[in-house]
Amino acid sequence: MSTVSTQHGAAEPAAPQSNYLTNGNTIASWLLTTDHKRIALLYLVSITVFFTVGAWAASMIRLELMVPKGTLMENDTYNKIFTMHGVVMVFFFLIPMIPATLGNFLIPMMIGARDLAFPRLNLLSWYVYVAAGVLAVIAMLTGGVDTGWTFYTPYSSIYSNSQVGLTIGAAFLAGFSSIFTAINFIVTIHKMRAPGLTWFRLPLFVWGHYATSVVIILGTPVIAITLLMLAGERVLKLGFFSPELGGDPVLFQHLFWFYSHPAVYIMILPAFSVMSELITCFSRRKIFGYSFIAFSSLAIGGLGFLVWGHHLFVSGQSMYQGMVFSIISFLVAVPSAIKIFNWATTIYKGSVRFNTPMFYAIGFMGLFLIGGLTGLYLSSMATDIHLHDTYFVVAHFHYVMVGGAVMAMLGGVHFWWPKMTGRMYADSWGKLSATIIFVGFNLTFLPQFVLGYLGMPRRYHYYHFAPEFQVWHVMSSAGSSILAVGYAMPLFYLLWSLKRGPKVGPNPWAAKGLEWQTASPPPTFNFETTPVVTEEAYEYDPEADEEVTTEVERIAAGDLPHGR
Ligand code: HEM
Ligand SMILES: [Cu+2]
Repeated sequence: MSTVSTQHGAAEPAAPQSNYLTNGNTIASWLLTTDHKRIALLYLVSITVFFTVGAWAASMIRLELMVPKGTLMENDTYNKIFTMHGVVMVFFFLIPMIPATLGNFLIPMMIGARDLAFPRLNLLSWYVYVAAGVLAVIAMLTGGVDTGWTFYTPYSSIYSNSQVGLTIGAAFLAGFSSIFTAINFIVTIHKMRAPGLTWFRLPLFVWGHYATSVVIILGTPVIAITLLMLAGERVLKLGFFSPELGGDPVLFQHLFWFYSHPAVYIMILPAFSVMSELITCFSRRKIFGYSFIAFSSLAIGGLGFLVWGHHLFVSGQSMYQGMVFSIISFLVAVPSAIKIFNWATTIYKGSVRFNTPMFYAIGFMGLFLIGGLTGLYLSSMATDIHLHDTYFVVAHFHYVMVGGAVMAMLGGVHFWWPKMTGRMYADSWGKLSATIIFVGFNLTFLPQFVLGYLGMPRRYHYYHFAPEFQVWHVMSSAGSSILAVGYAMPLFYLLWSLKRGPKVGPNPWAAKGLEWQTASPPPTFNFETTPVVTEEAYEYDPEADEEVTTEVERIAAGDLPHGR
């Protein structure tokens, strides 16, 4: 891990005859693979498909809201469209987004292992995910669901005539997929680290996925049981939640949010872990406060289980209970701020290189900061009474989950793309797309804070009672088309790079970490020989690195021919 010499093409080891991409070209060799890297790519393709479905629904919502009394669709259709958007984006895109793709690809490589501990379980997890996704799509095509992705009772259990059963079945099944992945990660990280790779030498990416896996294993069974209870009430009239049947609707909200608040950390902790890798590599500096960042992931994972009641401030819970939830919600800000400060310090003391992944990383910091800070307004009971169920909440969680997590995902994809494919995309296109996404995102969601503050409720398909909201809705809809262009761009230049991008060696960014020590794309079992680790993570040498020209910079300067 101690050499920086890999940036010189001459020192590259001869590329191995076969790599994980060329090892078997048949469809069966992909669909029956147990190679974690191939499974990661299967996931990458499938989450992209689901993202496209969810994005289509989002654009329908934005079109409808361009005018105060929209005529694009019936109110009933509108309810089904926003539910479809939420279900697909949360359960089939955001939750698996980083762990199942980047996590799957990188964890074994980062710890010097040949594969995950249970390769077949990994493949099964992908099949379960796809089956669940297909079920959700069938539910949408055979009538749709109108409850919202939160499935609040008693509407979902007694009154709704839509495809609730099929949809919660799909969410239930998807839960098994994430549990399988989490078990695989935990066992692999415990058992399969290379010689010398102690816990405190692990990349922070691995720490973040470890904390995420623990949250998945503790939280997911709760939503599974909640959905089973909902099915029990809907089908067998068991009476858990509906007052008519002797149940309590608020019980559903407690159970739902006991999972779904931690679920937001299932989405954001992996994003944090990607950030730590990007910041340190592009600041050419050891990360500031390694163990604080590692432990703050565990702290966020733990505290995340104690704050669910902040979704119930207006549901009739006692004021004293609300105060406790409010205070604990504020406490989550502490470990989150620790991370932001440590990244900022790393950048401040580093010598920063502005390549595409760093553009995305900086975008993440800006957007996540707004998302996190607005969470504090919602965690204060007095302000939440005004803001609850308005567009302020919609803006808040989109800043966190889309502005934050998706930005980190794209940063990670751009960082590890040359490792996954052996080819480089055009850095200038990458920077352009990151910039367009940042601008489009803010234009879409900043107006929604204003809308919420002015009193626009979420989930309404019209607002003719307040036509003065229109200007903000139009800004938001305009922003969303810019955003759509930004998100579509990587699809094109990344696919282009597969054929025409310049080939790269093992370590085009001159980065640290075991994954950069093997060929790009890596051989089937990752390493020719098991690597031995002799130093801590991120041992960059800022002074020597001033001089280093990375392979990516030489490509950008035209030193290397394209399509070589
Ligand atoms: C760390 C990343 C975070 C994510 C991914 C996230 C995500 C979400 C989501 C998805 C919702 C809306 C759920 C819905 O009703 O559909 C929400 C609402 C809320 N968030 Fe966050 N959040 C994060 C951080 C925070 C923080 C740091 C706080 C407080 C310090 C916070 C406080 C709240 C509150 C109080 C609500 C409920 C608002 C209401 O319905 O009136 N969030 N968040
Ligand atoms: Cu919450």
